Order: sequence, then structure tokens, then C-alpha cells
Amino acid sequence: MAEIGRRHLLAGLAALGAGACSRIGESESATSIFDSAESWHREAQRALAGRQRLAPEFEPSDISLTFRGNGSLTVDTADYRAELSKGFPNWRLTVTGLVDKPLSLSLEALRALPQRKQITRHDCVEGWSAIGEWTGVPLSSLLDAALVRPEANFIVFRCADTLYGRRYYESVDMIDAYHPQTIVAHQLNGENLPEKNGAPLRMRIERQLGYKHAKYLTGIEAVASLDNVGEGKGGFWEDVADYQWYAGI
Ligand SMILES: Nc1nc2c(c(=O)[nH]1)N[C@H]1C(S)=C(S)[C@@H](COP(=O)(O)O)O[C@H]1N2
Ligand SMILES: [Mo]
Repeated sequence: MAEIGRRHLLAGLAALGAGACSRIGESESATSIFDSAESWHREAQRALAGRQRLAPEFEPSDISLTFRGNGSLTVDTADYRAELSKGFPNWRLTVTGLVDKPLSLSLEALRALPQRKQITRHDCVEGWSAIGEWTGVPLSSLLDAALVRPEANFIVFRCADTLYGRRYYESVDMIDAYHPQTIVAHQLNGENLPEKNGAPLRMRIERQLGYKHAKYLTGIEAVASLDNVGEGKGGFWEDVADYQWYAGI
């Protein structure tokens, strides 16, 4: 796994609300500043270790008989229907923003990269869960290939669908972006993604709730701040209904 830079670590911790930077600003003796820096570091390590933990993985016999669709169940455009009927020959996933080497990848190119398979449980805030086996490319390998710049603090996921007249999008910090179970999935239970589950590509962000797992994925964008993305809260549901941006489970 790619090493997470110090800036990324700090951004992730800031997002978590961890850290005691303000304490360091107060007037204290050199010793107590040193002590608080020490304990900040210890807290930081603990928080980070927690964030890097793997989500539980299950056995093939645990897989749900049906994996329901939720939110958008298709992309309501003629382009999408044409692509769907042909197996998405022209679909592209772009990797842009704060990267030295922007990418535009076909499904074929994505399928040729090293893959990860994981049987995980999806939990939706609406109160349902389903277990499925996802196959896809670790996001970390795409970020590495695109040479993400150190000033990137967040990864934004752009989607093709609109819900209530708005384009769906989501975002994560660099800790989740480089988490080994964060994958760009193109298969569910050994088959190409069904239309309702986000064909041809969707994110799996296994340590967070369902709404973070962007479906109908078209773009991955590295940014320094979320302020100018959507309405600034980092995701569709965050913008429209004040859902938590960090939806850890
Ligand atoms: N592009 C897009 N991604 C999305 C949604 C959506 O409406 N559009 N809904 C989210 C929600 S709330 C959930 S629970 C999951 C549902 O995934 P599923 O349709 O595979 O069950 O997708 C998430 N990702
Ligand atoms: Mo959801």
C-alpha cells in the first residue's frame, strides 16, 4: 500500500476532529508543550490505527440472495442507455485535479490492472444491509499511477446520475482514499455491476455508510479543499440533508 504522507495524515485527523493543536498555541512551559505534543502524537497514532482497520469480510455462503438498489437506479440519459446496451465500450474514468499525470481509463484498462475481491456488508442509513462480493481496482493504485500531489487532502468522486435534479458526488480524505478496501468496483458477486447498483463502476468505501459509495462513477478528482465542490459539504446527501461527511462504521 502506498505510504500516506504526513499532510494526508493531518488532514484525516483534522477531519476526524482529533488533535490538540490549539493547546500548543497556549502559553505553556517548554516542557508542557513537549508533553502535549507527545500526547497529541500518541492520540494521532491511535486515531490513525483505528481508521486503517479493515472492515469485516465474510464467506461466500454469507452473500445476500439479492443486493437491492437504492437512490438512483439508473442514469436517465440516452447516452447511458446506449452504453449500457453495448457493455460500456466508451465509458471513461478520469483521474484529475491535483495530480501530475491525469488519467482517462477505459473499463478494459481497469480490468487489466491488479484486482481486489472482498465480501463485505453494505449498511445504508435507511436501515437495511446487504452482503456482496465486490471486485475492483484499489483506489490507491490509481492515485499512485496519477502521481497525486502532496497538497491533495481529499478525493472527490464524480457520478453520471442526477437525483432530485442534482449531480450525485461524494468525497473522502486520504486515509480512506488509501485504505486497502477502498476500491473502484466493476463486479458484484462475480458479474459485471448491475444497472441498479451503479454500472459500470462504483466506489466501495467499506469503513463508511452506504451513501459514501458513489455509483455510476465517471471521475476521481484530487483537491486540497472541499469548499468549492458542490455546496461545500463534501457530498450529495451532506449538501441536501446535512448527512455527516464522515460516516464511519
Ligand atoms: N451515484 C450515486 N451513488 C449512490 C447513490 C445514488 O443515488 N447515486 N445512493 C447511495 C446510497 S444512499 C446507497 S445506500 C448506495 C446504494 O447502493 P446500491 O444501489 O448498490 O444498493 O449507493 C450510494 N451511492
Ligand atoms: Mo443509503
